[in-house]
Amino acid sequence: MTDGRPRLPGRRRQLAFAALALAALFVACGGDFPQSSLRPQSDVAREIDSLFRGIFWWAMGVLVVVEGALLFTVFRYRERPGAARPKAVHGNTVLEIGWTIAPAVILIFIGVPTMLTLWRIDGPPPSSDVRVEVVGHQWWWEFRYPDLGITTANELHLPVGKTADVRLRSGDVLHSFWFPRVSGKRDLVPGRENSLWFTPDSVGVYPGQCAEFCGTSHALMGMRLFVDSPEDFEAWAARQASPQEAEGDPAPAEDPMVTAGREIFFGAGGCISCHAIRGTVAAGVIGPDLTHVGSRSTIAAGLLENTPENLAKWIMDPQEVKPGNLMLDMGLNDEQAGQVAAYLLSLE
Ligand code: HEC
Ligand SMILES: [Cu+2]
Repeated sequence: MTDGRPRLPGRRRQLAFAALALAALFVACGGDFPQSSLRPQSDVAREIDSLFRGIFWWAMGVLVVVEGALLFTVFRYRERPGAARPKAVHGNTVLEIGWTIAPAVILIFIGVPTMLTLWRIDGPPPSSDVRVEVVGHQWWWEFRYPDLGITTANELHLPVGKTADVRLRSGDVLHSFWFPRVSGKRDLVPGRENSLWFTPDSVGVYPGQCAEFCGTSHALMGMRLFVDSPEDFEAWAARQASPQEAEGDPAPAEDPMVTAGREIFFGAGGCISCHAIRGTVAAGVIGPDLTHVGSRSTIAAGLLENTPENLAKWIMDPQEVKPGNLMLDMGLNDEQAGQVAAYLLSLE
């Protein structure tokens, strides 16, 4: 190279680079994606998914035709040395009628299935096997089963193959209920009740997420859906519905940690001003119902695994774990937090 211009990479090198870049791009498609609505696991999620796929292929058709025409024109009529100027044309009735009618027809093929699907999934549930009331809070989920006498938080259990009839309310600001693989998405609006329904069709655990910005820790407002076999659901529901023993009434051979933790929870810890434990004097309504908190797999809206260490960490410094959340630091030391954690884990 003597003219000082940078040397362009050879065509081969360009191709190899493009292939590598594409490969890198597609590697990103290989994950597990537990929150992908493209892997539907309920009647409603399947309807939404097939609607999406239909619209996707129409859009692909439009892309190919329009981009094809564009690329053809760009290459076919590009300026070449010595070539004559192409003839300028103005107006073409056939083309213009064509590209007015074609989009209208495509919109009918998209619009009709869209409206039919919307009416179906927005309509009344085909049956109402399990009624659930969801209340969104900054930044956690309250789940109540009015027919089963259950109140819990952040972990929703449903029996497989049964239609869940879900009512959605907000305790404070806008939130949005979304288990991408199962439920469809719907907002929780202050002062108004929304509803949705779905019939989960596969046993498993599905993560969900608040999908409407609701403040500082919105991103930490997760939830989990456990789709259980009928027997597992039955067993879970029976346990959740039972109250705990009254305090001052400890089981005979109780762990001294648990006894100490219970004392702090109902006394100096001040926990009962915000939390309820059914069957006891704890009847607070600011925070999650803790009657069976020991049976949950996670705490703080899916943020931490439910282990003694994590519980103690949360109790000692909830603001560090989830900035801005409404639980106060009650000033417990290491030992006290460990004892309270032991007590909470005993609440299965
Ligand atoms: C001022 C009210 C308030 C007080 C007092 C309070 N909490 Fe909380 N607590 C909350 C709120 C609100 C949440 C939900 C936080 C979130 O996830 O955003 C919570 C969450 C929790 C959780 C997680 C529950 C779950 O299922 O995710 C535990 C465990 C807990 N608190 C234990 C305690 C203990 C133990 C005490 C006493 C030392 C206590 N809390 C005192 C308001 C309070
Ligand atoms: Cu949110």
